[in-house]
Amino acid sequence: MRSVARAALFAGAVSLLALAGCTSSDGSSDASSSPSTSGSDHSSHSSASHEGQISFALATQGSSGQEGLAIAYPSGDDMTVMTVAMQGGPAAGGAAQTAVIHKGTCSDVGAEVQKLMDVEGGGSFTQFEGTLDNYVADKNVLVVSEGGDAVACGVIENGKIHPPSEPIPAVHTLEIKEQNLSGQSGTATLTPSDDGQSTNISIQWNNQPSDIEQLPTHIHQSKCATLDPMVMVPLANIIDNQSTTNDIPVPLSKLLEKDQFSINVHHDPSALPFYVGCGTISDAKAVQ
Ligand SMILES: [Cu+2]
Repeated sequence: MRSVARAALFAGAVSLLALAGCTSSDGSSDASSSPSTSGSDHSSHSSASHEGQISFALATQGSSGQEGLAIAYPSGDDMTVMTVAMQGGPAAGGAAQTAVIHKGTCSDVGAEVQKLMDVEGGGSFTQFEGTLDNYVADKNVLVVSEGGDAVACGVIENGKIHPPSEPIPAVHTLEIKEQNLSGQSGTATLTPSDDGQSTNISIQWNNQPSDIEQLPTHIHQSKCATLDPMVMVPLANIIDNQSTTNDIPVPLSKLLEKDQFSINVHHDPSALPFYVGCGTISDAKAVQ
């Protein structure tokens, strides 16, 4: 199973297993092999601010027609998490793509610095040793390849992803619909920053069970019906029917791309595979 393969690279980073191994909506439990003790660790990753996070675009290489988005953030002592979301690549179950950090530039790729987990079905989630600042300072590049050929590449920096020439979207609201007869649902408000480069997300939840203190909440790739189990961005856990996450380093214009991203809400941290709600972000409506 995917999370087992990924686990090999985590090498002791048990806490992220649960985060990475959210299950798919078809009920297969990718996270079933995760230790149930990971709950408290999981919640600690859902901080209310995404300070220190960066995102950068992966531009098409050659004639691949593929592009991507990478998000990276510091995680614990001298560790970094990097997630990759590709568009236009092989579907889940298709060819795997490698994701590797290199020295050099995208036009002149140098020595390998750090291997990431393979991109499967468009997604990759890796925690590795090393301080994010170093990768940024060295202007390393992240190269996604298929069959040995680069299909997308980007410089590891806090990239400006929202094109300056394009209008910044209005505030949007998104219905997060009940799943699995949870009786729970809510509304997310997505607010772009003034420069359009980052997004604040607040969630008003309904019917959080009184015996469950925190509901893990994430941005995943794809629409709810075909949700990728990899967490793209952890959001603040829902506590007392509320969650607020500021400065998510992804432009709202990017999050609103058709069927690319969803917000999902899980049962308590020890039962991550069980989804209680989900909303496909491109279904959000502009607030007039
Ligand atoms: Cu999730």
